[in-house]
Amino acid sequence: MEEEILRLKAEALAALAALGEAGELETFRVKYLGRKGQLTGLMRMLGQAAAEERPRLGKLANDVRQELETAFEAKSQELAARAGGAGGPREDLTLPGRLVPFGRLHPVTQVMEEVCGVFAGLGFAVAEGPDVEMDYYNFEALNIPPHHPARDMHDTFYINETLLLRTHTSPMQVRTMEREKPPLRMIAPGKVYRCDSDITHTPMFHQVEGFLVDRKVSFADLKGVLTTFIARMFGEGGAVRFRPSFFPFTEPSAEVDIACVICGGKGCRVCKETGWLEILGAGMIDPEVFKAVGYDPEEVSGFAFGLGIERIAMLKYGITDIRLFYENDLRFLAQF
Ligand code: 2NM
Repeated sequence: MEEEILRLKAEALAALAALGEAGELETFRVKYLGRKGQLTGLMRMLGQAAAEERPRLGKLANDVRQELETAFEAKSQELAARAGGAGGPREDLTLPGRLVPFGRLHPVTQVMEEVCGVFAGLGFAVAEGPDVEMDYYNFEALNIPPHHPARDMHDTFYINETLLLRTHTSPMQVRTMEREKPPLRMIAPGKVYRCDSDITHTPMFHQVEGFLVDRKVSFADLKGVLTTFIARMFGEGGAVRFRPSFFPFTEPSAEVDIACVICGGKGCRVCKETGWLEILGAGMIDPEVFKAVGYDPEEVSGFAFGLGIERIAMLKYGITDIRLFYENDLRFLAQF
């Protein structure tokens, strides 16, 4: 009898030590400690033992039960702690932390902020307006009447007869001139829309257009402000040239080139071997625009300009496909 009790104790302790997870505990308890378990079974048989042996065997069996229950409790705690329960070992505070990936500004946003920052430094106010614009502000007031061939250049997304997605941000200059009197210096940054898509065009892109209106503003003022902008944006001392051009809302008009930022003017793939990069359109505001907003073209004059942000970002970083800006591939975006 004594032998059997001691053998059961050894077996139970070995089985307990071998338990790997909390789910196995109950099976162990039922098998060895339960009401119909092996230890209880042995204790019931104590009645058959010799009377003088009974007290000693009874005490032995009770001690074994005590020992097994204590060991069972300890094992339960150990397994619960390993499963993440309270009272177990804490996290290892000496381990290095997990890095949280940092976000960053989109390259278009970065260039937009740079351009606006330079003009703000030159005293220009910043105004934003609606992407859904009236035909009147987008075209008519800017000297582009219905059926004017210049409308074809813009590939407009129309919403209905009177509403469209703005094709440039100049409607904001018109809205500002309607509301306020000169002197005015303002830029309008924002999204614009044209139905066009290839490696240099997306149906949505970003522009900054600006203007300055006062008495006796001349083309020399236009050149002064824009060459200063170019020097601050692309660095001092680079070559700049003004080429005659045409816009319906300015007369005279010019396109502004800088020496290629990639090859320095020698000719390369980015400047298509010309040595020059076109970065701005500009001109003296047409008297017809002033008439539309109720200004007297004999009293006031002004210049205006516009530039495409994606185009500048492409030239700055040597990017050859504009669509990369809008594919949200972090391998591309994380480089800026
Ligand atoms: C350009 C080029 C030339 C322009 C004109 C005006 C306004 F409303 F004042 F007449 N805003 N922007 C302008 C002039 C824009 O972008 C290439």
